[in-house]
Amino acid sequence: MATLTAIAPLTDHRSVGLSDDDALRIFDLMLRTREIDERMWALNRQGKAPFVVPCRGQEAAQAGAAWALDPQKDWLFPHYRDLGLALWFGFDVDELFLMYFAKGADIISGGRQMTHHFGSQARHIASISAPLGTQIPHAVGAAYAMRLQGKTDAVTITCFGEGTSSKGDFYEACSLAALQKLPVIFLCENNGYAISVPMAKQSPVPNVADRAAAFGFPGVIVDGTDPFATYSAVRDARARGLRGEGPTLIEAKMYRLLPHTSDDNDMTYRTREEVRQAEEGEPLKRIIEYVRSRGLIADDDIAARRARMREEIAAAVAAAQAAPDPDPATVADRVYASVEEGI
Ligand SMILES: Cc1ncc(C[n+]2csc(CCOP(=O)(O)OP(=O)(O)O)c2C)c(N)n1
Ligand SMILES: [Mg+2]
Repeated sequence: MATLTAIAPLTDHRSVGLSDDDALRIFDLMLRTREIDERMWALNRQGKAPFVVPCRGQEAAQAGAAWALDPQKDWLFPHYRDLGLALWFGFDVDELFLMYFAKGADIISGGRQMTHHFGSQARHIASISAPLGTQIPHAVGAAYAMRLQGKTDAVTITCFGEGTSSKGDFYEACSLAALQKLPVIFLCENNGYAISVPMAKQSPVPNVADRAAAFGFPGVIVDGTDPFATYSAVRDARARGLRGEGPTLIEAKMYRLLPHTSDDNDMTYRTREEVRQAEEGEPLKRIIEYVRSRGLIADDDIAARRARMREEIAAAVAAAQAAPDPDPATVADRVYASVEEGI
């Protein structure tokens, strides 16, 4: 499993150039991510949502990275666990629950794509597919296309797990991005496990970031439970990309607090005690402690924010449950090109 710097205090947000308002908004994004994720998990356990890929434990890295990106300009090539980044790039809670329930009005694919495979051209999120790692070379190709189009104010970011970094797609993508000095950020969300396989059983080196040296670009390790540390690393990587200096690999170390998916039983390969220990330093607990102890927010305000989010989520769940399923007559739409459209 990943080495965690669990209980250590968070990086001072002002030391990385963030205002108090920024810090609170990052906290808000983390809280929103957690609330949606928890609701989804609960709906699955009630038999109401078929398949859930939780992101509990990964909210800090996602919110910190989000804050360094410009969703109007940059493009995201996500991992299926990137709920926080999907929110930052513009998914709203109603759209997310239409996706989770595979309803006809789901903006990603009208209920055809597997859940959590975020994608929306309007929101600068490229669609992903179930084979792991295919998004990594896509992000490099898109950065190359941006260069050919003369765009110099945007980067692509691609996220993936540490397990996925063992795939050939990762190496090919790193090689081309380095050679062409493309503005790509490779963000590895190292949550310790690839389903049941811990990092130590599938990587000969202890850190994914170590692999960047083979391609001649920086590999940076950050505490992925610290949003401000992750923000700082992603901001620097973005600036480097925009300066034409090429890609950066960031490995954010964290811990996957829930099973791999709602279909996984994690107690077959790890212990409750291991999970309990990781929970002590989990990101939401840390940020709540931080914003309270810095006097950025009062306890009442935290409770009020949470209550408002829960109301919003409950309304989105009710609306999505009541929304129509995809019309069977449209089953082939967005799957096959029609003869009239041509192939
Ligand atoms: C090419 C390919 N091989 C195997 C799988 C099955 N699979 C789905 S998720 C997963 C684990 C991925 O682990 P990691 O990259 O660490 O991401 P995490 O799920 O931990 O976020 C595997 C092996 C797949 N989807 N695609
Ligand atoms: Mg993993």
